Amino acid sequence: EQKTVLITGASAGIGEAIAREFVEAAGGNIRLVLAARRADRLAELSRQLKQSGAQVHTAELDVSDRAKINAFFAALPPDYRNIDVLVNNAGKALGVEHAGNIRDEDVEEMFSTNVIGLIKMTQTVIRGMKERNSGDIVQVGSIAGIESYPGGSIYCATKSAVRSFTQAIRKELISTRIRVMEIDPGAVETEFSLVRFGGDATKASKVYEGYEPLSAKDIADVVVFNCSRRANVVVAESVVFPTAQAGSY
Ligand code: NJP
Repeated sequence: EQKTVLITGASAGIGEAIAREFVEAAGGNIRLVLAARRADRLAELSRQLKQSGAQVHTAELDVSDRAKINAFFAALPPDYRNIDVLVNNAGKALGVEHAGNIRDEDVEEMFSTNVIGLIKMTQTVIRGMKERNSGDIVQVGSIAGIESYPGGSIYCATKSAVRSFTQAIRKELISTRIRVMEIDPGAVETEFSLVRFGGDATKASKVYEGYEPLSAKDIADVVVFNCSRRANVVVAESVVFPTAQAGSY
């Protein structure tokens, strides 16, 4: 059976790896909706995935803007409207600062992207899933949502909000065949740190000093595995981090 998988933040890192992994696991028999702000990156990824047999729709989308989310869903081609799997992956941390020093605009950007955008995407997709009484929702949270750390107060707060929201909707959907899953990565080598430090590669490279981070594929493998369990099985929460990071979690 051919599934339609919608992934936010598919232009890089974990989102891109999840797209590749879904295509590989389905042997190309899959439809993907890939969304992010960088349309050029999505176009290149789409070109590659189509060579593996996938059908792909790409869309420029800034999830921090609810009006853009509405426009994005309204513009989905008919073949891509029944979303079987939603992966809410778009997200970011900005800066490592004590709470009093974090700029208002960074607080807003983290909450509007990591929380409000994720909520709006989930609300919209849930409606169709309820009508069809099936679907998988995968929230990309963080170990930061379970254990807060100094310098990450706002980011940690956004990810614990994701966790609370996700736990509640899992209970709300208990009598349906919609599965609600969350994956909470530890350190994964992507552009995440580069974004966090405003493009400063020297600061970003110091983040992983002392241990080997996961690859984006390590996370993608778990997401695709969880989604391919039989319908009666839900892997509700997967916490996945490098072995050497255990002390900080
Ligand atoms: O980061 P990165 P990751 N609207 O920077 C997109 C969580 N996580 O893959 O819009 C739409 O390589 C951006 O695309 P673009 C983390 O919190 C990570 O590591 O084109 N999309 C890009 O595709 C996040 O939720 C680590 O710039 C937006 C993607 O998001 C998820 O994993 C640890 C957007 C980010 O790719 C993926 O992060 C952890 C917007 N407004 C949790 N803003 C880690 N890497 O260590 C950004 O615990 N994107």
